[in-house]
Amino acid sequence: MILINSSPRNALKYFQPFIPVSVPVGIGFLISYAARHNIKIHCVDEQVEEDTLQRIITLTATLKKPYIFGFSVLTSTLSSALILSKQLKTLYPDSIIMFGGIHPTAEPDEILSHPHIDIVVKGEGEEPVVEFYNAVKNNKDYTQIHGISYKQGSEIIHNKRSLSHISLDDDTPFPYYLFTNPKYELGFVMSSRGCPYDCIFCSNRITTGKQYRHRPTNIIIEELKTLNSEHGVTNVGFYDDNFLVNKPRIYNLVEQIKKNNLHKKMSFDFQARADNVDEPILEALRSASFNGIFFGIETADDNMMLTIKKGETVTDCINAVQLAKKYGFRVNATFIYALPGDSHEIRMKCIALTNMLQLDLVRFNNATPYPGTELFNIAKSQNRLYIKNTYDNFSAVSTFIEPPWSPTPFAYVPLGNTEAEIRRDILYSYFSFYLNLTRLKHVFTPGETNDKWFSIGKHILPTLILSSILMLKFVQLFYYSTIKKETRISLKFFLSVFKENLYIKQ
Ligand code: B12
Ligand code: SF4
Repeated sequence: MILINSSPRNALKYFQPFIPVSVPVGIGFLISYAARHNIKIHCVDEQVEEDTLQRIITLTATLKKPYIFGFSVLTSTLSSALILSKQLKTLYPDSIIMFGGIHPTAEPDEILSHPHIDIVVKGEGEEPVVEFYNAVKNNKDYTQIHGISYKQGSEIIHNKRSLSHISLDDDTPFPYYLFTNPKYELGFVMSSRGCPYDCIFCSNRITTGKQYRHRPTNIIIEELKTLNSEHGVTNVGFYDDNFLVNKPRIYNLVEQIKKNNLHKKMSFDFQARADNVDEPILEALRSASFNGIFFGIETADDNMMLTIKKGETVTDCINAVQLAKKYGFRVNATFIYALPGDSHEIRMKCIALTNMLQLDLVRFNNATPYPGTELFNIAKSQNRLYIKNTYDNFSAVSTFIEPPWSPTPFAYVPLGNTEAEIRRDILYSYFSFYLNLTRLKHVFTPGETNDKWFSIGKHILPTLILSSILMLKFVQLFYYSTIKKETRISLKFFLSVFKENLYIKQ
């Protein structure tokens, strides 16, 4: 069996050279679970292969038929997964093409409407993959396996997913040793799964569910030791959706990190909800070299917080950021523009909040109605969902990364807003936040941000190209806001923020 991480090569356009290549985490866990059941699974990752198809052809020569090709698919990687899987089915007509991951879990019918795809695995794939592999290799019936969808003639059959999620209690260390390509960013640990909250825009729970589970602390410590001693990693980002859900395990982790002296060799970042933060936990985390926190603040308006079912208030967020700053954390955050109920006024409140809170890095994304989320259903029911080809326009960061001359149409524009205005508000937010010498220095100093999604490094030519594109965007924004007056950002406001950020605060 070969698991394939299909990925468009240039999805992030001019930003691509600055984005470290991430390990396909889900595939790593699947391989490790299968190995515990004496099944060897290979991984081919399009992000790092020179010639993916050739690599698969070479690998199949070492395998027994029927070949099983399993694709790990996000909405953003669907189109490349469809292309490669079709090529493989043409080359090996008797192979089994299986799709798993978040997008196929949300849209199994859509996936199986492609004639060359045989099976969809919904949700966490560990158990179904092992059962399916054993059934196929032993010529047994696989149609009763929980959580799969398959075809019977022209009919699509959906087997129910198992009621409980896989237990992580007897998990083994993540197989970092498999991801040897030097392009990979290995500084990550995934220590828990599942999120009990209900945010309408979030597709995190589609596969891993609402049931929060964490991996054993001794395994996490082992992973940290391996990363540091065998791979030279000194900064680790915890990829957990909600790192702080279970406080006793965090206190235990902190204790173990200190006991093993890891806090003297490494530093750590994590994502958390604002309402999970309190003084004792922050103090404990800082003492173990947890230096960076990422909060999804999303909006500066309490009515919007209710609409998006975030389950926390703007005041919760303000208090959490201020507490984190008090304990010396570097605080990064995201805001999501264009969620239902959003407006220009609310977006301007977000900018004011970012400056008031003195955040270190901020991202301003546009709401993207990923399949399987409540936002997807809202957008559809309001007749405001726009899917371009194979979800080509489903990108939360398109406004910032697209070239100024070819904007990506939004998948959703909420009532009372125009796409043009949202786009200009996003750009304006970025410029007003980052046109500040301290923040620019922070972003352009390699290693300063410790942010796993962006690293300037030594990319001189791409940096020049990127800077030129951003400059063009700046001129474009200035033109549309002050000369064409297409947005409500006035020249006075525009210049005052520019002046304040660039000169006065220094
Ligand atoms: C860590 C993370 C990242 C990391 C690393 C991603 C990676 N390589 O895995 C970084 C920061 C790089 C990243 C980037 C992006 N991410 Co991200 N990320 C996550 C996060 C928080 C955790 C992923 C994870 O490791 N989960 C744990 C593992 C165990 O779960 P899993 O990956 O789903 O795998 C299980 C099952 O899905 C299944 N499975 C997976 N693959 C397969 C394959 C087969 C054949 C089978 C049978 C089963 C199977 O079995 C696995 C084990 O149980 C998720 C949220 C979440 N909780 O899932 C978002 C998430 C996956 N990301 C998301 C997005 C949108 C992105 C970006 C597009 C953002 C952007 N605009 O830049 C990029 C795209 C990256 C890419 N390669 O295309 C969305 C995806 C939404 C969607 N519908 O596609 C999510 C769900 C967050 C959200 N917004 O809701 N991401
Ligand atoms: S946004 Fe965060 S808190 Fe909300 S459901 Fe998703 S992972 Fe949970």
